Amino acid sequence: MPQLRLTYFDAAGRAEPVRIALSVAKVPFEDRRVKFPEFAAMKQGGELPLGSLPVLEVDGRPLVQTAAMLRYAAHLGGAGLYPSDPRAALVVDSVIDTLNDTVSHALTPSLFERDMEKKLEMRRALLAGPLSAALRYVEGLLAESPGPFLTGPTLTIGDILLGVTVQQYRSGALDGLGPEILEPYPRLRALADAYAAHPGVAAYAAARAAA
Ligand SMILES: N[C@@H](CCC(=O)N[C@@H](CS)C(=O)NCC(=O)O)C(=O)O
Repeated sequence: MPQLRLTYFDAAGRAEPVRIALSVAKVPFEDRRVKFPEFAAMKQGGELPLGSLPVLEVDGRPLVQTAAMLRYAAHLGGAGLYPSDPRAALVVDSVIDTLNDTVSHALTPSLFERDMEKKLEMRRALLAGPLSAALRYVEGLLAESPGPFLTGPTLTIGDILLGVTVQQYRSGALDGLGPEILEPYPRLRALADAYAAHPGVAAYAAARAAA
């Protein structure tokens, strides 16, 4: 097994699905959490290939892009987190890319907005446009799955990303994007419940709560 070190801020953010995928897949890794000054020094020192986090060092070689890390975690582990069936893999990848576009990239500007009214306006526009389209798309895919997950009874990296995303809305951590936005999506809510109850995910949550 390669030596893995995942570096990110001490927050869920983009690294959390990767941490959970590695944990569920029972792949040992160092969960390195840095504060902003340390990140700035790493960036300044040219340690970050694209100047951003997360970075996954594989036997010392820094690599970037969370979607690639998720697939890598799935390939390393034996937990079936990435489907071998090409069409099922397409569904999983499609959801991952959709969430990266809408939930991560489109949300980012509002995270840095300090004026609360402007922040809420940005999030209303996000919800009315790309976010609702993305959630409707996922709900439609779930309607075609035997459930409770995207491709059936087996948890995949796409479900982990969805589970983390839903937990973020349910936690109320994002002003203007609370649990009420999930109301029209019963299948997505059921997926998130099944995700939270998954033994590997529950074990990760318990270990974090005890840390
Ligand atoms: N496409 C990259 C995006 C990475 C990214 O934007 N990271 C943010 C944190 S979530 C970052 O490091 N921002 C600080 C900066 O770019 O200076 C991925 O999926 O990993």
